[in-house]
Amino acid sequence: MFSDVSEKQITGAILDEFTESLRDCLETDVVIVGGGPSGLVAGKVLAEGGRKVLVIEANNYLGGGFWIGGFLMNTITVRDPGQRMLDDIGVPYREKEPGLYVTSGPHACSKLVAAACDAGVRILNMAKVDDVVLREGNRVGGVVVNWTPVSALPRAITCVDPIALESTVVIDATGHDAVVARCLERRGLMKIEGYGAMWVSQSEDAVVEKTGEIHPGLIATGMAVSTVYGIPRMGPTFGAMLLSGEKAGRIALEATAPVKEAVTV
Ligand code: 48F
Repeated sequence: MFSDVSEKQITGAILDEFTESLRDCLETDVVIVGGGPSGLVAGKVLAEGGRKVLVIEANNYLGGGFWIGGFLMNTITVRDPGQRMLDDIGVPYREKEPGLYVTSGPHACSKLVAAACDAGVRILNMAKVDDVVLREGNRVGGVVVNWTPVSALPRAITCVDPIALESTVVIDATGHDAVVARCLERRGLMKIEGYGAMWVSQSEDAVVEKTGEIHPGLIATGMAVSTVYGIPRMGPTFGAMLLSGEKAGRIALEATAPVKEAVTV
């Protein structure tokens, strides 16, 4: 027999838990917008480093494009040295060509989602970031967010105001759309090049190299980096997404390091 729990108790449990966890995220060290491979790796690095980090994901599921390799085929490819991150999350892979590794999208993606959650990343899914909070000197100080289904509503119904969450740093991990960077572009605060044509051998190194702060308080990772800087796209190979996420996480770790207290002798 299942335990004797009523409908109102179940509803109350959901309401209490959800409200408490959202309240706990009103102010975080880092908000990561987008739960694809780059955002999840960044989140894992930050949570392992002891930061309070929230991933906001528009879909109900995390993982972005990492479930599927390309052309709806669920084999993921990773070029050397990206396989290091597969080792890190414990995913088996095979060397298909010298320096080119293959793994299962569902296996790699579910392991990465679990690794981020195990590390302590907080998750707000079915929520879409549609603007940023700006502070003195136009420094990004948080995000403006609404339920994903709200953004699909016809405007005729009514205006549903969003809410805002504050953070020391925001990471744009929204992939090709570079949604957060576009919020700044709309205000004339940034120029966005749009990602270039496909050229794998150029793209992956460039994405990792350019991963970093693109505006005070805003770091870009993954395909958002390509979009911001006009770097060639790399198509269905994921090593740069994983290593870019790792680099973004480390940069954000440094940016949110607690100020060391002066030692008095
Ligand atoms: O697209 P996505 O997987 O981005 P990524 O981490 O990796 C790119 C690769 O998957 C692949 C590639 C290279 O191998 O070309 O495409 O750069 O994940 C982006 C995530 O952001 C979410 C979106 O649903 C997806 O899960 N997202 C996009 N816009 C928003 C958002 C938004 N406004 N608010 C919240 N989440």
